[in-house]
This record gives sequence, structure tokens and C-alpha cells, in this order.
Amino acid sequence: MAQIVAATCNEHKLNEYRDLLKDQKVEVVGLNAYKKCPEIEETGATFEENASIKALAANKYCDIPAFADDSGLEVEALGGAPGIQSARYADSDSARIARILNELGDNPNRQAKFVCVIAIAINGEVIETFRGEVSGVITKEPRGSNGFGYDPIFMPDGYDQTFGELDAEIKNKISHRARAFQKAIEFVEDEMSVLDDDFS
Ligand code: ITT
Repeated sequence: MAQIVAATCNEHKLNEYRDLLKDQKVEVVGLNAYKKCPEIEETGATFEENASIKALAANKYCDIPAFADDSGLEVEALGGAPGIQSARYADSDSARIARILNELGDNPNRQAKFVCVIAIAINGEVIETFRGEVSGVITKEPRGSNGFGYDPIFMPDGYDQTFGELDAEIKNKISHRARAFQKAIEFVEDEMSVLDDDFS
């Protein structure tokens, strides 16, 4: 089976990738399998730039097709923060959640969205990026222990439970990451059928 390297050391993301790609003919290998891979610095100003930097670095280092996701939470009342700084907003998941709840206080505007941008890199080039988003609200306190990161305080529109409470199966149908993957899979399937046509 063809292998693709996922440019992440985040085991939670890796589990979601494997679930989202379970029907595809591809084996997802994490960067953890490449023990000596140097740390990739996220120096971009957008999700697209950071996803591209990570995918390209992994493709060059591992010499097989690679993808990466750069993702985060944008809170409307905080001017879109933490955004691309989501992983670095504080030192731990619980501290990051506490910082958001503290900064929001009693603000009635709890609108937020999760954003995920996937970049695919093959043969030293980023071939495309794909953006997925899911809108929702920030709860007053953390609820549930499923998922990771900001999941316990994010309640997607149309649900009365947070991503921390909802089953992984539901999150993986409606999440920002699921939506970005749907687009990426469609793109790859279309490209593959073009290739098949060329060779038939
Ligand atoms: P890699 O760069 O190694 O992939 P990372 O965790 O540093 O892992 P990002 O730079 O993309 O990933 O930061 C994304 C952060 O946004 C992540 O650490 C979480 O805090 C948050 N986040 C992203 N997707 C999320 C999700 O589905 N549920 C909860 N929080 C999420």
C-alpha cells in the first residue's frame, strides 16, 4: 500500500487522520516514525503558509508524499485569536482553555470557529491547500474529555454538546479537519482519474 507521511507529532491529529482516511488506499505514517527529523518551525503568517511549510519539510526529509494540517480556533470577540497561535497560546491544553475563558469573561458573543488547512507536498512542491471550517460557540466552562486541545469548550452549531462530549465519530463527520479532508480526497481522486485516463 502507498505510504504518505503526515507532518505532525500530535498523536491526536494522527488518530483523526487515520480515521478520516480509513477508506483510502494509503498508509499514514507519522513524523514520529522518523526519529531524527528536525523540528519544523512554523514561521508563516497564515494557516495556509504554515501547513505548506510543514508538508514541504516532511516531503523533503522523508522523500515520500506528505501532507500537513495547520489548524486553530478563531474566537470572534477576541478578534480571531488565538488563530494561528492556537498551539502556543499558553503552556498546556488546560491553560490555553483557561486563558480563552478568562479573556471572554461574561461576553455574550461566544461565536467561534475551528479552521483547518491541509497542504499536500509531492516531489518537493506543494501541490494544493484545502480549507475546512466549523462554526460554533465557546461554552462557559469545559465539558467532556473526548478529543484534544480546545474541544471541551467548543460546541458546534446544531449540537448541544461540545466536541469534548460528542463521540469521535460525530466530530470526524463535521469537524474543520473532516471538511478539509473531504476537499483533499476529492482533489486527489480527480487527479488520479486524470492520471488513469492518461495511462489507459
Ligand atoms: P503539528 O504542528 O505537529 O501538526 P500542533 O498541535 O502544533 O501539531 P498546530 O500548529 O496546527 O498543531 O496547532 C493547532 C492547535 O489548535 C492544536 O494544538 C490545538 O490546540 C488546536 N486545535 C486544532 N485542531 C483542533 C481540534 O480538532 N480540536 C481541538 N483543538 C484543536
